[in-house]
Amino acid sequence: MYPPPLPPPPPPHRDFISVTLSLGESYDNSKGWRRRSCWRKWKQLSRLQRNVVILLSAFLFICGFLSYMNTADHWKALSGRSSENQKVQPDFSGPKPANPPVLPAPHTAGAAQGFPEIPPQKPRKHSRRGPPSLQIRAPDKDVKDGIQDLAEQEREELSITYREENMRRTVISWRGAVIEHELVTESPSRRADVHTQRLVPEARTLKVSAPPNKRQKAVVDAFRHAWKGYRKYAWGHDELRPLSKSFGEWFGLGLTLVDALDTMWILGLKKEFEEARKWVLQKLQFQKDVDVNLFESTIRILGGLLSTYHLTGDSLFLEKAKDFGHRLMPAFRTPSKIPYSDVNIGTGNAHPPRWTSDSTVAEVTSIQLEFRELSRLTGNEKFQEAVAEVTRCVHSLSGKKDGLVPMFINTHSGHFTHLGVYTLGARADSYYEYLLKQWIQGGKKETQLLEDYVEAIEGVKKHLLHSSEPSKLTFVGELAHGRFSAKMDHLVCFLPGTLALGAHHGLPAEHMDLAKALMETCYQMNRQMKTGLSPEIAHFNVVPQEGHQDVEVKPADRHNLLRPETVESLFYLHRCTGDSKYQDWGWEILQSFNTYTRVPTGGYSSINNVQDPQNPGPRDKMESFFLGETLKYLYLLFSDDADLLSVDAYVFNTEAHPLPIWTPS
Ligand code: DMJ
Repeated sequence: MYPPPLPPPPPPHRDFISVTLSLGESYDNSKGWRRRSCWRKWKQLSRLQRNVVILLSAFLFICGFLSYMNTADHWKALSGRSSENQKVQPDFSGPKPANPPVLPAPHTAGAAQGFPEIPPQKPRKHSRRGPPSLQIRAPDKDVKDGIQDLAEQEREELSITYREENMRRTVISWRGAVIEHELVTESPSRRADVHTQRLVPEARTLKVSAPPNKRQKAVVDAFRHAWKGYRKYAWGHDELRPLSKSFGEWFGLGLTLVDALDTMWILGLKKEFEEARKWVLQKLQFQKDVDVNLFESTIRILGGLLSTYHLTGDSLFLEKAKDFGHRLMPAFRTPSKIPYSDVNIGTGNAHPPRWTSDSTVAEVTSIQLEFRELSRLTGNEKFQEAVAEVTRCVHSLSGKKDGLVPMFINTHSGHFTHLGVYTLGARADSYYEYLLKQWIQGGKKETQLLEDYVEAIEGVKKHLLHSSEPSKLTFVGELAHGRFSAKMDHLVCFLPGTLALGAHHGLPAEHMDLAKALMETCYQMNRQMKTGLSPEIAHFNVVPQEGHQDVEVKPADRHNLLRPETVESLFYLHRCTGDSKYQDWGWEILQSFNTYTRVPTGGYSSINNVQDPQNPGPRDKMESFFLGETLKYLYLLFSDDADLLSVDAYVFNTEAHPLPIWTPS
């Protein structure tokens, strides 16, 4: 085919002309016009045309210049960042300066600043009460119907998610080098502190300023050893059973693998990470007829996927997190909106445990960081709204004692049950942790959360603090119907770290004093045992007795599950004070883990008796949190670089998965 005939040359003079015409639309194809010299062309233009061309050129030049300046700034910023990354010397020269003091706003009856207005407590429908046996029942019909409806809605949303996923392509490099990512299109200025604006991480550079030191290498070695066992005998299963060289299943979702993803990334275990990623891509399916515990699966799986997404920028993890998050939502379809403990991620059937219609307070109040972040990343408010409703409800309940909460809450009535028992240990612990951490996550605006946290710490001081004999260790006991018990779960050892974090973010210095005192106690809970490892529960002597030490252990409580809380707090204490004694204490604990819990053929095992170094009694189980939390915190503790996952930029969920602070300080 021949090209269409060319248009005739333009008339020599035109008194009016549109910008588009003058810039070529009419003339571009004219051979005669092209042959003429530029000067002649210019001369042939009318004055008006020339002025238009001059003005346009000036305009384009200014635009071009401005855009160049922006790009230059951007590159300057980037190169600044990367030169920071290349620093070889550790830049930890003492504790990071704490943030300015934060005084809780005076309590007002109405809404607190930045926190959704708390509606007056609605009279709740009286739920069926009675002896526990009568409470074993299926959800009410209306709840069941709700679940069916929701399941359909969820299915629809999930299919959209999958369609979106198929359209995405991602090229991810290792630990923060250049990343091409379809989602990385929004400029930093579009990062918003509104909870639900859809946004993505702007840069996945993990600030690694120095190669791992000797102690960090020992952690890497421990991780590799644990992973060797998991990979060989439990690959893709929930937990390794290192002695029997087999595995245990809880949800059947590769729990250890998912929980350990971000640890591998942080420790620089590239080969292991990529093999695990492949498993997530090819094998991790949530369309399964399986009941999961809402809390445990949120903190380990949802939290693990979200933090790995943030560290890597790999949309695979976000898509998996979205899918999983949708499948957890039926748990919130209860008369009170307090979620059930369990939900079937395949059928959408949610239910309380068999023996009660109660949920655990810590469980329903320690999923907020993850659900809020999921809303922020997806732009779908339903996750955040569901957990905010729980926070509002718990905030407004009676039955607290100076900010301390009971351990159970009923999913039908929405009220606390089993009143009068207060602990910072199992079933209540992370309620307190998440009050502070949500406040930090949200940019310190939700003052109601802060007030509840500060009030609770006052409650701890008033009712639960005591000191032991002979060494006068400060410990947190329990209160049951007015009776104090000098018993402290190892789980409570999260508290020194949380207190230190709060003080770092501007809470009163007394919080730091208490953090230091409790840290010493938690260290002694390890040190005073013959294996150097803490028992599950410690009992403190409060009366001086000849030949007795401060910490004693009852036969039923002398096991150790490889839990993280002591080393978690050591990490915060070191980060916030810069005192290297905390690193030394952590080093002792790592060596005890290696001496008494390391299984030669691969993996680590929880043990039965921390007081029997000859026969600690391996229990044949490696909990997923050993890789997700314990080893991660040890690695971060031994780092002298306060910018490696800075506590001013990240908030760690209760399973040690770092999530970004929305407006970092
Ligand atoms: C972890 O799953 C979490 O730290 C949770 O908050 C408490 N229990 C374990 C670790 O001990």
